[in-house]
Amino acid sequence: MQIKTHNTTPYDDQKPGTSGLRKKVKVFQSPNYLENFVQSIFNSLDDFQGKILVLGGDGRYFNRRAIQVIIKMAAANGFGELIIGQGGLLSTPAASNIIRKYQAFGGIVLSASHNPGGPDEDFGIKYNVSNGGPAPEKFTDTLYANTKTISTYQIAEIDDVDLDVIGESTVGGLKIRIIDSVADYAELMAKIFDFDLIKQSIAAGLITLRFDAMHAITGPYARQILENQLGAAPGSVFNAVPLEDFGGGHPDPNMAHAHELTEIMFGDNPPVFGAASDGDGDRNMIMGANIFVTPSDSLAIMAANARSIPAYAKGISGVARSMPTSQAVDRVADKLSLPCYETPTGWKFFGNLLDADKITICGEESFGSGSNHVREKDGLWAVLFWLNLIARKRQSVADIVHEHWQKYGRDIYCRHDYEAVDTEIANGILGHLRSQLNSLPGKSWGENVVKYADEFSYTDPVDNSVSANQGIRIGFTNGSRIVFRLSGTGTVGATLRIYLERYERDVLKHDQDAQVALAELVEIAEQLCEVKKRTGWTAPTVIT
Ligand code: G16
Repeated sequence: MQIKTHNTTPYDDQKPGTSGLRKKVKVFQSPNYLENFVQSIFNSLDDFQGKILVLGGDGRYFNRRAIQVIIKMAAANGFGELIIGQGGLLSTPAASNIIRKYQAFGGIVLSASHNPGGPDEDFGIKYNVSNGGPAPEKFTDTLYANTKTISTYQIAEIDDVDLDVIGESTVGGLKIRIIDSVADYAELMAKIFDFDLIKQSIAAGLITLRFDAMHAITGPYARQILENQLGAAPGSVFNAVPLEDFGGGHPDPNMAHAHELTEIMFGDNPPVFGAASDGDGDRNMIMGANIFVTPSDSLAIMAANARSIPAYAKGISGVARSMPTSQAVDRVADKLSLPCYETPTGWKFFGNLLDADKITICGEESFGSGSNHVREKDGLWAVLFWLNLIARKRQSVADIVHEHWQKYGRDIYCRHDYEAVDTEIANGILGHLRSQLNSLPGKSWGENVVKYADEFSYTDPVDNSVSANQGIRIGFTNGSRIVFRLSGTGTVGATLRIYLERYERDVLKHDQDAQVALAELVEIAEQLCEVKKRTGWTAPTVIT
């Protein structure tokens, strides 16, 4: 195997965001752009010679090309073995599982998650460490520093590898294993959930379901598990073939983008259960007949009912949520006397808590939830959790949600996104908010009296690392909150996210429409941040 060292010059825009580096495909196709980033990953690692690297992606445009480059670079840099999903496909949670199961040194996951795919759309790459989770900030900081000084990269002069045939081969000293993308993951799910019970409920007609794979990675996983193993009717899983451009859609499982599913669930004769997952299979949207479950409520309901699931029957050690996620899960933790952690946005912040067994279940408002079974959020896991719960409780999704609200109260919640805002305007909005923080406590709008106004900073309780500037929080004495932050996953301009939350104890008011219930907070948010005034826009681009 001949190894070549190429000279290169740094790019100045390779700073990883909330979850790895995400850019337009065209940017990744710039000379040496991908090679620079991959070499910088390897330059940030120690003692990986001869060890295992897992490789896979969500199948979007440029996935296959990038995998061939990474194989050659991994060979040149001295990895001993590559485990690659067939066709170059691995969902993000499946990749996390494989890293853990085969005790790999780490993994490279190729995805831009819920962002659109295709030659003119987005691509992404991130590094996961040996616990199966996204690399922590300390690593991504080193990686970014390396991207700014890189001067050479190594690549092996070998033929492209056939990604489509399962099996083992050796090139130079490098072992390459192409594995079934689904099998290990399906086996793990069967250990966590009561597949027999779910199967019986489906066979008895107690559960009917539709799952929208959005032409993305979960199609093969969902078909295998939901249809082949659990017996859901053929066709229950739709948009099931992963396409390089996701069929031209936006593989983001919310009611705006998974509109086909939404129409089914709010149409005539809806099934008992509906769900969707995103580009790389780590996000989920949960629905029942005529009901959408917010991710924050879903997390709280899962935490409250964890003992109904075989893997968590003995109880859970604690829970965590990202800061902008609603406080619904806090109420469950309080009642069950469980530790509850508030982390910055980004799954990587849950890793230490999970490793130290401080938490078992965690989740985010951004349609992500998961547990200690892997170190990524896991879309199908959440779907199976709900199916297991429905089968155990023999209740509809709506009844489960209403019963939960009755017991804990409802945290009425929604998020307004202003996408692709001019970066200068977005930074101006944040600056304007910052300048008001000291003067806000005590200020009131009707019953909403500001209790605190700050910029969230997190100290990791395991390694004491500090992550500052993680979003602006305005908390009111009645429990309401408004949170502002800029997204770390977009690829065009800046995306301002406004998170709105109001607590309602009164059962008679639980059925209110969230937009109506939150209208007052929306108005306060505008007065504080002036997004409409400063952009000239009249409404958010997406409401979830
Ligand atoms: C990623 C992260 C999540 C985060 C989400 C949104 O998800 O893994 O932890 O909540 O981005 O981040 P932001 O608000 O910064 O856009 P995914 O599914 O895109 O990998």
